[in-house]
Amino acid sequence: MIECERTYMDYEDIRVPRGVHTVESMNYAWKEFEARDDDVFNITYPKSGTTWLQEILSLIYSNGDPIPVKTTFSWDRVPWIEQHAGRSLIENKPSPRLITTHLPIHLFPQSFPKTKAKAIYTIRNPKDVCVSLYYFSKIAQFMECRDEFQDFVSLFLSKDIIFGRWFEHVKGWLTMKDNPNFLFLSYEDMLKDLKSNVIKISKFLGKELDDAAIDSVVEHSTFKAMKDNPMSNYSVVPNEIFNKEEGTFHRKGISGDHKNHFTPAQEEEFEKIYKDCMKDINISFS
Ligand code: PPS
Repeated sequence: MIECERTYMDYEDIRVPRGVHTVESMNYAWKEFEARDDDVFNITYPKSGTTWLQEILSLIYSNGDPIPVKTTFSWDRVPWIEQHAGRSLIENKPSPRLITTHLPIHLFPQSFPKTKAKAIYTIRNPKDVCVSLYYFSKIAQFMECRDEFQDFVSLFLSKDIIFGRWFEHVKGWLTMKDNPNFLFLSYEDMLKDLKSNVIKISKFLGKELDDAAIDSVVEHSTFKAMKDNPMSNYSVVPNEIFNKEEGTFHRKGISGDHKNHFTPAQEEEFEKIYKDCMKDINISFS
């Protein structure tokens, strides 16, 4: 039995872990941040491939040179704009700035649409997101957790889950699907063919890399490479924040793990809610 303290903060209509996020940091992200034309945003619902994109973007912008990903923490290379450390990290970064966010579209930087900045949104099967978040909530001491997965599903489906429900997050961001400054990726597709996704991302960003550089990006952003990279695997974070006795950040890195966790009744309930919430949306998960 883990002792978990509820340390959340409500900002507008969403819930975020307190401490890492403050009213000031959320205000900065939404209202004060000034986007630049060459900013690149890595946008995700939690547990959908955030860290993976942080690594890929870092490697693309170093032309495949692995030194930055081997020497600088992922959260410093591609910081979260909504976190309390975000402002100083981002303001002190030379352009082009690589920036991460879990924000829903209505709390995204208001200055973004006035620029040519680009954004990549990565989507993952929500049932696998739920499984991944369940295990993460055991490790991350700032997260509300549940002992039993069956109980966590109810939390995941409620508005009390961090950054709001998956359905609204994804639906909100998908309204940008025809915007040329947006690229939509799927975690499952990246698992199937990382190289072609790296090429797609590079082209979208106008960063034409040669074959050797592309191969290097792929080599250093595989699950194994990242799990073994202390700059990206959160192994240095103290146990008071990430309790490593409960597991590792890089857990399985697969698709379909929900099949090992959902009961048939839960699966049915989830599918019903999915169909209802996503009825006008045409996406599928392999
Ligand atoms: S967070 O906390 O929101 O930043 O988490 P996030 O990085 O979005 O998601 C963590 C899950 O992504 C998996 N992961 C990867 N999968 C495949 N390849 C690579 N390179 C990779 N890097 C991270 C990680 O293992 C988490 O998924 P689960 O299912 O828990 O293993």
